[in-house]
Amino acid sequence: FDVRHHILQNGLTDAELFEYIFGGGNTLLALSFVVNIVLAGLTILGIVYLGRSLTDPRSKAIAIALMLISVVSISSYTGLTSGLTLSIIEMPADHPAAGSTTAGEDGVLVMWGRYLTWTFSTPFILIALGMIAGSNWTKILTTCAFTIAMCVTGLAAALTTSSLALRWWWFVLSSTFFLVIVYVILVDWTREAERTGTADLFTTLKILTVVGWFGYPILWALGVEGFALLDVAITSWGYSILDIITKYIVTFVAIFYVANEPASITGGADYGSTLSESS
Ligand code: RET
Repeated sequence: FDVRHHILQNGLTDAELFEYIFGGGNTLLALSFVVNIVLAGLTILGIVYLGRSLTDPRSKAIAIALMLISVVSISSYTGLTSGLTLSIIEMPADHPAAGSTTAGEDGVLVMWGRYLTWTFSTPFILIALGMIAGSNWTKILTTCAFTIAMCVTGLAAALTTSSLALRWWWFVLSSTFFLVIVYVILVDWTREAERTGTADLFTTLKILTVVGWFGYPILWALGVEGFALLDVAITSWGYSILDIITKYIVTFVAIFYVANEPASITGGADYGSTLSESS
């Protein structure tokens, strides 16, 4: 499987894509990337500041997981901004965006770097959420494995050009993996958060996460990869706004709470042992 053949099939270099995005006329798209570089940077600084005097091991681990979400994000958006993780890809003949041209090339602009980097950012969101709920590593790592599977199959959905049916089959696979994660959050972690005394924080994070995460497959279906009802700049802003909710807002809600180190969080000094006991 030659990934490079798929993503570089149009032959435009990163420099040519950068020129297309930032050379004028695509300001809206350019801003959807740059805004997130700024916000990810500010979030990292915010965590450093708010977490500076944490002492409890669980609180520190949660702060690190939260920071890594934005570390991945700032790198991800740098990849998109530079043109490195963008490509112009020709859709299958029966796809609604078939026959489009972008920057003088046949195809549509695919922001495949997004799907790639979600593979690395979403596990840290789930590690932070799972630790806040007081869950065990089996469940935390299960959600991490399924989110990686979800993102990689989402990447495959975006890059498959052989058949429209197979694009949507990848989408179905990815959505199935997504539902496993939703189940663990809504059922297991909700129960565990009640037992470990973090239900108030967890409920807020759960709503932001579950509602926010459902936005991604909906946007994929409406955007240029799916039914092509939304243009690329609008789709990109959609993902950027969802990222603001699911990453930076979730991070600040969690870190403000953790930084106050209420008893329910500082109970984590023995986190290692309670982890293996809880079911
Ligand atoms: C795709 C398309 C295929 C079906 C599904 C998807 C779900 C994506 C999700 C992404 C979440 C990303 C986050 C990123 C923050 O860094 C791949 C769009 C189900 C849920 C939270």
